[in-house]
This record gives sequence, structure tokens and C-alpha cells, in this order.
Amino acid sequence: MATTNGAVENGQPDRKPPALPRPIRNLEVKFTKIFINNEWHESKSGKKFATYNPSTLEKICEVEEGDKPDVDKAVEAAQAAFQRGSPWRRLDALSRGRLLHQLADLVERDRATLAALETMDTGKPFLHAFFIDLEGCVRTLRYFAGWADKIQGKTIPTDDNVVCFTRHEPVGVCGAITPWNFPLLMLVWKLAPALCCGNTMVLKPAEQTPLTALYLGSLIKEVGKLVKEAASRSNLKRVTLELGGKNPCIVCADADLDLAVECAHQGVFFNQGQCCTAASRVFVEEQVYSEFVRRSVEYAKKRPVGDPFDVKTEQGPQIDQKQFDKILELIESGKKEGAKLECGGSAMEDKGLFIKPTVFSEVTDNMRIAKEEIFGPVQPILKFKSIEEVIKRANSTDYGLTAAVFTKNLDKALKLASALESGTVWINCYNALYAQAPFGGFKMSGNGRELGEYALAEYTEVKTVTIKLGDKNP
Ligand code: NW8
Repeated sequence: MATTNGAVENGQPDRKPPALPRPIRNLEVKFTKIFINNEWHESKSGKKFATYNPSTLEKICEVEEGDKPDVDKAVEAAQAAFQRGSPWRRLDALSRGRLLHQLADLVERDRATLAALETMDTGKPFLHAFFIDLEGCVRTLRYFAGWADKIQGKTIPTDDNVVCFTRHEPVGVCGAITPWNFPLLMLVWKLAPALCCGNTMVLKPAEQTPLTALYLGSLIKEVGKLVKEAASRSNLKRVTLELGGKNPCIVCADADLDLAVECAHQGVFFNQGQCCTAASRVFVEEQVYSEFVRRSVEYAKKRPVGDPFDVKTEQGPQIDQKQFDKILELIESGKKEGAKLECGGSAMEDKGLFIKPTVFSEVTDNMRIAKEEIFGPVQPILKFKSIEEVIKRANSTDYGLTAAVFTKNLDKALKLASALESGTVWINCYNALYAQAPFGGFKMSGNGRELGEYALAEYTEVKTVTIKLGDKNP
């Protein structure tokens, strides 16, 4: 039943995701070319690059490799599409929103195919690709579709006899470089707010994982109507960045320990540890430290690692050899620097880029595993004695993306929420991301925000219009 503030009691949404379909294992890859202006193009250089399935190390296919001349061509097309008077610029805001909804419909139609492509390309479990990545994509597209006709300025009273108002105009051609850990979801986080504000976009997916981005091109083609303006602008490019993290997860002695253990575990191991949000420094208060470590090790040992198309699998392979080697090197540094290896600590025996869920206890702040972003399935657990101490230690990093706190004490939770230097603080939960809530970094973790109303500011330019009114009365 709905409550007066619009929330749903018990947090149970009406809209239920579809049941998990049987995963498509041997999907034929249809789209491997560069998508510009609603057409498929070969690269100007004639070059291609191969993309590999990280769980089998087999080549999936070859993809046209874009380079500077191809980017120039894409930017020219995006500028032309943004020309004043072009079909895209003449489109009314409601229709812009409808196009984003239609794209969401097509993503839902082809959800199983997109999830299977994502699993082939990244090695992430199909279960997660289907229920997290694709669910997040659809929600983000629909959320920003709704904003398209609600972007508005303000009317500003001044000291003079003028009418002063602002317009929130699209900035123009937006360039986006998207990462390999959530290829489609991170793309949609940029595409949806950019298009809802009326921009055009040039997008470069990571070389490791281009396939879902290309498939989305085919869906955009179905929606039809792409775009045509050139805006000659100064070279002061606006840049928003979402970078790394060494995110503290603070477990107080008064926490619900079952919840804290489970959330800290999922928080660091989710997506093979390849999350900017990874809970990669777990601070546990001394009274519950040994019990927390014991239960976390139990969890890690039980974590099902293996074939990402198997629905029981929670952890697949790392993305590529380079990341795999880097993670194993950091694990070795942990052993050498005197952390206590509780479980894991090496690669799985079978072929592929699988790494055992690894837990280190007795980790201290100066160790490399406590300072460097690992981006792998490694959980470093540290001990703390007081709240003041843990605030200082949690904040003593150049990063500041997310932080989590587990406590039943509301005063403590709010004190930590204000003291922690990060763009997000989760209390008694983890990875609680919503299309409606902004997400981004403090300090070296980045600039600007994605998702929520705040994301619109990154894709719009504010114009002030001031009209002097006549002095004489009519
Ligand atoms: C956009 C994203 C989500 C969503 C739900 C659950 C678990 C983990 C993630 C997640 C709109 C609506 C929902 C997650 C996704 C990306 C990163 C880390 C965690 N996202 N989710 Cl980088």
C-alpha cells in the first residue's frame, strides 16, 4: 500500500523483474562495427581487435577498431545532429522522453541476449548480468526518460525592473569513455541523462568489452531518428570523472553481525571484486573482530566460483591477464608484509582467470593491500578501538567514493555519515544504488555526479536571460 510520501510500505515495489531465463551459451555476435549516425561503419584504418571470453580464454570475435579519424567522423556526425533546426533539436521534450522509453522497451525485449553478451564478454555471472546490470539499465533509462520534459530553469527576482530567468540548455556533443566492469550499465548512466537533456553523444567502450555497447547501437537504430548541429565551442572541456576507491566499511561492536558479515562479503566480492564501490578496507571494532573474521572466512570459503553461465555461480573470472596478474601480485605483497592469510590467496587450479576468494586479517594501515585499489576478490580486515580513531583512519586516503557503516546506534550512524569523506555513505546496507540518487566521488575518486537530478547539471549549461522592462506604464 502506498504511503503519503509516495514510498511503498515494506519497500516492496509493484514492478517485478521477469524470471531468470535459461542462459544462452553460444550466442552469435551480430554487431561488431562502429555505429555512427545510425549506420554501421568499418574503421578507416581497416584495423580490428579481438575480444576474448575470460572464462574460456577463447576469442569471441573481432571488432572494428576506431581510431582518431573514426572519432573525428563520429564527432562531426554528432555536431551535425546537434545543429540548430536539426530533427533532434526540433524534437519536443516529451518525444525525447518517449524515445528513451522505447529504447528501454527494446532493452527489456532483448534483456536475455544482452545479459548473455555481457557474461561472454566480461565473465560476470549471468544471474548478476540479468538481475543487476540489465535491471539497472532499464531503470536508469526510464528514470531519465521521465526527466526529459521536466528540465526547467528559474525565474529570479532582481533589484531592477527586469525579468530575469534561466534556461537549462544541452551542452552539445558529449564524449563518454566507459569502463569494462559494468560495460552496458555504465554506458547507460551517461547516455540516458545526456540524451534526456537534448545532447548528442560519442561513446567509446573499453576494448575488453565492446559487445553490449554495439548491440545497444542496433537498438538505437530501431528506435530510429538520430540526430544532426555543430557547436563551435571553446576548448574548455567540461569533464566529469568517476574513478577508483579504497572504500571503508566500518563494523561497530553493536552491529547486527550477520548483516554486517554478509554485506561486507558481497560488498567486496561482488563482480569479482571489480567495482569502484568495493568494500576494500573492512574496519571491525575489537570486541567483535575475531568473530567477524571467523564468519567472513566461512562465507568466502563457501562462495561458488566457476562457469558464469551456471546459475549457482556467484563469482566468475577476472577480466583479463593484466588484472589477474596485478591482483595476485598484491596478494603476495599482503603475505610478505605480514597480514594473516585466512583463506584463498591464489588462482584456482583450472584454466581461465579465476582467483579464490581471499580473506586477510591482521591488516594494518601501511600495508599495500590497505592502501591500493586491488579490483579483485580480496578482503582486507582491519581492527579498530574507537570511533574517533576509525574516522581518522577511514579518511586517510586520497580516495572518497563510498563508505559503509554497520551499527544499531542512530547517533553513531549519523555522526559517521557526516564525518566520512565520501560521495556516498551506506548505513546498514551496501551497494544500495538507485537511479534517483546521485552517485560520485569526493577527493581523487572523481568529479561530478551520475544518476538522480544532480546528473542533469553535468549535461546542461545554464543560460541567464535578462529582459529590461519599459519604465513607462502602458
Ligand atoms: C542503476 C543501478 C542499480 C543497481 C542495483 C545492485 C547491486 C549492485 C549494483 C547495483 C539503477 C538502479 C539500480 C552496482 C552497480 C554498479 C556498481 C556497483 C554496484 N546497481 N544494484 Cl559500479
